Amino acid sequence: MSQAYNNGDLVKFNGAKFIYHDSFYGLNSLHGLPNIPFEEFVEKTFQLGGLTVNYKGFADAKNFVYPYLFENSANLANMCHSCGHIGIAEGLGKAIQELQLPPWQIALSSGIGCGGKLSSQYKAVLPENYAASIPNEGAVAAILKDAGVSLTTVTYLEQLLNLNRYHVIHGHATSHAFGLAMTQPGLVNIVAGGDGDLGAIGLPYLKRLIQNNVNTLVIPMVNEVYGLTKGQPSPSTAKGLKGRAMPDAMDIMPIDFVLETLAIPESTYVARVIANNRKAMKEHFISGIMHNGTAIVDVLSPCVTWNTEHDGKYYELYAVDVNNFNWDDVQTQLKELGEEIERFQTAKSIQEGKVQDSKRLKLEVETRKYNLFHDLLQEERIEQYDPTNKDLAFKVERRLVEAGFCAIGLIYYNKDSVSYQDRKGLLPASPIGNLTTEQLTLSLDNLLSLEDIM
Ligand SMILES: Cc1ncc(C[n+]2csc(CCOP(=O)(O)OP(=O)(O)O)c2C)c(N)n1
Ligand code: SF4
Ligand SMILES: [Mg+2]
Repeated sequence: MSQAYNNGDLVKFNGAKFIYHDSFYGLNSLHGLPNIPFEEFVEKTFQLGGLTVNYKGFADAKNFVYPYLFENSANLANMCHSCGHIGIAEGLGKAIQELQLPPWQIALSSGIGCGGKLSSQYKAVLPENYAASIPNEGAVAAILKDAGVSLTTVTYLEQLLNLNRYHVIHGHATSHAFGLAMTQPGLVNIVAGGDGDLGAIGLPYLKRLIQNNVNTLVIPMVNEVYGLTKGQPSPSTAKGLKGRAMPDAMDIMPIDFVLETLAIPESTYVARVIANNRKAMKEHFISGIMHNGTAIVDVLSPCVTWNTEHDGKYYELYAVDVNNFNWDDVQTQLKELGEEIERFQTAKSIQEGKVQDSKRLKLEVETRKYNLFHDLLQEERIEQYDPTNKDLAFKVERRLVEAGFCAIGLIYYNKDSVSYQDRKGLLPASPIGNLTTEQLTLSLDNLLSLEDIM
């Protein structure tokens, strides 16, 4: 396979930046991984709310290192069956695979909570006979032995082949990601956490990350409860919601990650999806990774155990897809809805007492939605939603939240965003393959010297 890069070249690839060196990426690398087939990649593209997302990947469905990865992440899950968070784990896995990002270029930090378990959801699994096919198997084994590491080569490589995953203390995954951005600025930085984790104890650190526009995809996993600690209200709990373990219904408005993000002058990207929609999640995660700055992709992720009121269907009903909403003809929509309600109310089955509650509710909710937009369009004198207009995005989301709705889709982006890393001129550090064995090994001497300073 011909080499697309020379040693020392700066490679910019699908949101990651690294220095190419064939001791790590090449065919004779220590671990014998396949070389990254840059020359086989083609330009790929899709549209998201008016934004064109460009990246590189295989034309067909094949994968580069990932056949060994993510062995059925849903089975690893340690979460309740049908929890929205499992869908998020799958959606993120699919986005990473589609981008063909080498796993060692990815850093996934998550906090504490059911959502915080996201960093445990990926597992690299090598074929049984893999060690025998590694050109330098003997050398790897010798290094491990010298270092006193009692891992088999396969286990060692499984760890190397997994994502860099960090299960960080409650609320601080964003601070951790900020540190990573400073020390390893070329990594693809991903943070995931529950709405309690990122929206209560972690909110100030999240805001600081956004303010600095640190190149990170942040995924708040919003289920409106503290799932792991058995159903207490979270900062995102909707006004009026009373979960199974709550003594009273919530009587204040929720903290809303979209509003929080839009309120920060330096924010550059915010989107929202529903965990049931796997295709949308994958696309939003890809777009968030490709964005050069902090991208917040809020996911409405039903907790099927503690918040049974707000399930996937509820979110679908009360969410407004701002990119695909029929903004042109709100009047006509309202007229048609009115006619449909009238037809529905005079229908024979209804008169006979067979009330179809879900149909009635849907029509009523749709009418409320269109009434709200009717007023908003007139007040703001706008004709279309524009995801590059931050003030408009804020007004729309605020009005929606006050009325018990919320926006989904690509809500706001700044296409000229400059990340913290670029602003500070930070370049990627040397790849691990360039480091000496001594640099890679935490020796007994090093450990003892740590004792002196602790
Ligand atoms: C410093 C600290 N405070 C409190 C806790 C207890 N705690 C563990 S998880 C959690 C909140 C979980 O809710 P959320 O972040 O919304 O995640 P979910 O489980 O809903 O996905 C709390 C308060 C903790 N682990 N550490
Ligand atoms: S308690 Fe809720 S959030 Fe936690 S795993 Fe179960 S369904 Fe998911
Ligand atoms: Mg939660």
